[in-house]
Amino acid sequence: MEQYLTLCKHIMNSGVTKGDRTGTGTKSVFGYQMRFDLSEGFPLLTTKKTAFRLVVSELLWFLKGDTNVKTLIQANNHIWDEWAFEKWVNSEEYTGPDMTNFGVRAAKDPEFKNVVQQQMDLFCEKILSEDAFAEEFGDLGPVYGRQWRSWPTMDGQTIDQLRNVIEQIKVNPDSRRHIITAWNPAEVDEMALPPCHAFMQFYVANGKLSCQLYQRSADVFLGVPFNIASYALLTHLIAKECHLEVGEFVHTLGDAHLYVNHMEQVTTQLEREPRALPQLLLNDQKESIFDFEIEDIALEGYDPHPRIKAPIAV
Ligand code: THF
Repeated sequence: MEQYLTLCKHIMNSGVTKGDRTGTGTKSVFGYQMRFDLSEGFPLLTTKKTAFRLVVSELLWFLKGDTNVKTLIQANNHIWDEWAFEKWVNSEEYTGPDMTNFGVRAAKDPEFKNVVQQQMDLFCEKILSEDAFAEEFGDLGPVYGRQWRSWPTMDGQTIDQLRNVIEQIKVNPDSRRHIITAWNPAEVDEMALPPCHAFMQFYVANGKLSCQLYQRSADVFLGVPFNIASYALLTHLIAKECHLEVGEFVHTLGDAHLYVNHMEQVTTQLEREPRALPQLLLNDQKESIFDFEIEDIALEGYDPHPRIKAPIAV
C-alpha cells in the first residue's frame, strides 16, 4: 500500500489549504490516481488497523439496495450515524440540547462531545426500538443503495444498474459501457450526503475483471482506506459471479484532502513500515453476489499496525 502513503505525502507536501463544507479545514489536491493489482493481495491498509467488518457490512448494505442506517446499526456499524442523526436534530421532533454544527463543536470541546455522544446513543436506541422513528429518521434518502439497485426513471420504473452490469459482463465482456453511477442530479438534494464515490466502470481483459472508480471527494485519512477496500471487495464479488479472475482497482480522486485535525495521525502512519497484504476468502458455496452475507467473507493473514483514532468531519 505504498500508493496510499505516497498520496498522503503528496498532499502534505503539495496540498493547498482549503476551507470546506464541514468548517474543519483541509489540505487538498485536485485529480490523483492510484492503481492496485488485486492479484497481489487484498488492499486493506496495514499501516493502521482498519475495521474490515465495517467495510463488509456497509458494502452488503449498498448491494441490498438499503438506504436506512437501522440495518447498519443492527450490524454494530456506526459509520453512517452522523448523517442520519443530523437530519433528526434539525427536525421539529428533536427537543434535546442545541446541536447546531455539532461536528465542529464536538471536535473543539470535549464536554460538548460527551453531550453529542449521549444524544447519538439515544438516537441509535430509538432507531433500534421504534419502527416509525427508524423509518422517518434512519433513512438517508436516495443514496448509494437506491441508485445502484433502483434508479428511478421518468416513467415510474426503476433500473437495477448493478444487476444489468453483471449480466453485461457475462454476455458482452468487451463492452465499454459497464457503468454504475450513484450521482443522480435529480435526487442529489434529497440525499443526506451526495455520493462521494460516484461513478464506476468495469473492464474485462485476459480473463480478468478490473474496476475504476471516480471519487469526487476523498477524506484520505478516514474514508479512503474504507473506499479502497470496499471497491476491491466489490470487484472480487462480481469477478467470482462472472467466473473471472481479479485485475486492477484504479482509484481516481477529485478533491483529495487531509483534514487539518488528522495531520498528526497521518505523520504517525507515515513512520510505519507497510506489511504483507492479507488474502480475501469468499465462501465457495455462494455463487451470486446477491446471496452473500457477512459470514461468507473473511480475511486471512491481516497483521496491521495498531489503530489510529481520528475525529470524523460532519
Ligand atoms: N464523511 C467524511 N467526512 N469522511 C468520509 O470518509 C465519509 N465517508 C462515508 C460518508 N461520509 C463521509 C462514511 N464512511 C469512518 C470510516 C468511514 C466512514 C465514516 C467513518 C470512521 O470513523 N472510521 C474509523 C473507525 C470507526 C469504527 O471503528 O467504528 C477508523 O478509524 O477508520 C466515506 O465514504
